[in-house]
Amino acid sequence: MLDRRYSKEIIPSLDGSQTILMGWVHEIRDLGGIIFILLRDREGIIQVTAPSKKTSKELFKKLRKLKKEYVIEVQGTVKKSPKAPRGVEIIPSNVKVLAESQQPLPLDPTGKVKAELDTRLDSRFLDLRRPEISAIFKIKSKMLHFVRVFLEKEGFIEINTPKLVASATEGGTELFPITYFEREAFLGQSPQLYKQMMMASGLDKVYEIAPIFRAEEHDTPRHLNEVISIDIEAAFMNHEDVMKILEKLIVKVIKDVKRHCKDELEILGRELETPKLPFERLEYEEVVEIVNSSGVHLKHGEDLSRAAEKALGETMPGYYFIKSWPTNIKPFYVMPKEDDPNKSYAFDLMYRDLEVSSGAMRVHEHDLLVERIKRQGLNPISFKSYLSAFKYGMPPHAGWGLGAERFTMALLDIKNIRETVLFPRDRRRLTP
Ligand code: AMO
Repeated sequence: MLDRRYSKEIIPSLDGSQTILMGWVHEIRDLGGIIFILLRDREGIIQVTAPSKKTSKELFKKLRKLKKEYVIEVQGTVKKSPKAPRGVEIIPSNVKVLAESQQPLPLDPTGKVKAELDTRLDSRFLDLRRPEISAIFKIKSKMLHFVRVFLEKEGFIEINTPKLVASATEGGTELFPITYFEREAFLGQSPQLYKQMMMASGLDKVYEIAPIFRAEEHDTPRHLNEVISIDIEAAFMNHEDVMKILEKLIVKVIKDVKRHCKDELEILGRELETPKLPFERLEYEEVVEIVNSSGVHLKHGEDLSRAAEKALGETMPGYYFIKSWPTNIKPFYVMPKEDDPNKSYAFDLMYRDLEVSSGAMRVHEHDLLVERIKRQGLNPISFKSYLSAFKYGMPPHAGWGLGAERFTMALLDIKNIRETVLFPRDRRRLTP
């Protein structure tokens, strides 16, 4: 039994050897005396060349019947061929049809016939047959892998927390209610409360990579209703300690992706630059000044509007932090500054005009936390089990959440977040 090879593994030095390939018929050219088939698999495209003189009649007839996107198994001989793409081709000795494909296709997997994003997402499995689309997901997969490797090396322990939850974390309006037997429950907006409770467990440094759900009404190129959040929480650390971990992680992952995803980056035409450490740290007050001096109005104490983000993005290249946010526009768990409680130890990590992460040093003192919950118009009773973790020895702690899709957008300079999710969930889209 011959080994199955990917197209990429077929190199001119294998000239003369027998091999098996499996994949899709990307294109067929029948020139009468010779048939060319472009066979596409996960790793690329290879030319299968069948000259009538060197091909049995039966096989030649079979090849004639192939249609675009049929799934085939090709057995044949590798031939060095300077004229073929990549300098190598396969002379087939046997071809099996493993699956037929209906014609016409709802989407052209070669990408020659352009399609709108909505049409592409409706037939996402066909869209993914295009190398420039699958490259995004190969890189996203590697990115998440390198994030894990980095965090493990830094001593973080992976945790899994419930996504069916009883209360809000990031403010009450962005929740998806669900029916949980005879009660109402919600889809988790963030592992925030659980990762903080882990700080009272002694696990010390934890991380989770999991979906979060936000019932945000926005229909923007930067928001989805379900995304993957990379969350960390670390005890005995302050905001600056976890900011250092975050910037180190970004730089390390960029270096790793650059090294291990060369082909995919080339397909996407993306040249990754490794940012310099440390990232610039802007105080919220400086941001207000920069935005206002660019002609966009931003009132002190307000969150950044889209116009403000854009104005900031034009001034600030690459990655930078915004810190010392006003306390009352950040969630209740964010620690106010001791000397000026209107300011907090919250920070955001930006990439140009895009927020990729936010985090903070947290309130770890029980009574202050109750007060902060009330101040935000929430009821401490709904947070009973969370609050109890703060009564019996809760160390000071800090953490952040990094949006996997926003980070992928920044990595690959992608303008629409939907491009970074296999099956995006937005205001209109629930299938496929
Ligand atoms: P926040 O709500 O800022 O903070 O979310 C953290 C990061 O998750 C990503 N993100 C989103 N991406 C796309 N669409 C959305 N609707 C969306 N919502 C969030 C962003 C964002 O920066 N508990 C805190 C984190 C912490 O303090 O540890 C939190 O969830 O990249």
